[in-house]
Amino acid sequence: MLVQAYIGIGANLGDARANVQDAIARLARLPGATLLAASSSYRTAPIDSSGDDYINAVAHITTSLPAVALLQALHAIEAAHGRERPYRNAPRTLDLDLLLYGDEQIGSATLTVPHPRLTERAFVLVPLLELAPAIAVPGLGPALAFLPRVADQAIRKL
Ligand code: PH2
Ligand code: MG
Ligand code: MG
Repeated sequence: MLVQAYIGIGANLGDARANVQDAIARLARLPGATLLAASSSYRTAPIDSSGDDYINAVAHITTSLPAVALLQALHAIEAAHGRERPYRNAPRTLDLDLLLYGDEQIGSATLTVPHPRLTERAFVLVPLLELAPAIAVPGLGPALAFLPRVADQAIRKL
């Protein structure tokens, strides 16, 4: 069965723009997944985080991978970029978050889908809506309705 999924991509350490582009290229090569589209890259101010501005984007894939296997594949791509986790929300070379996995709602010890802060963050909402203006977030409704609430968050399309 093929599931449509959306991946949030973020980086604010090293060559963040290149890291985001490489993550998209790696998603395109991922066994069991097909890259359908990638959003523009955006420069965004850190939210509950520190360091340089982030580069953020969102990728749209279809995949035959179960959600947990997809998450493991995302972690492997992060690891290939030397991702370290010294503390929560530390600056990072690459962060890949599973935002949406079909219309599923998943709450396990290791994975929460839809991503719990998806609707609170312009750096996710804006690129997601670029790809899918009419998308609904399972349990919450149209993503577009949340845009006004993040209007104060600094984000600039590159
Ligand atoms: N990711 C976080 C915390 N804060 N801020 C921005 N601008 N972009 C991010 O990707 C980001 C963040 C946790 O993953
Ligand atoms: Mg994240
Ligand atoms: Mg993450």
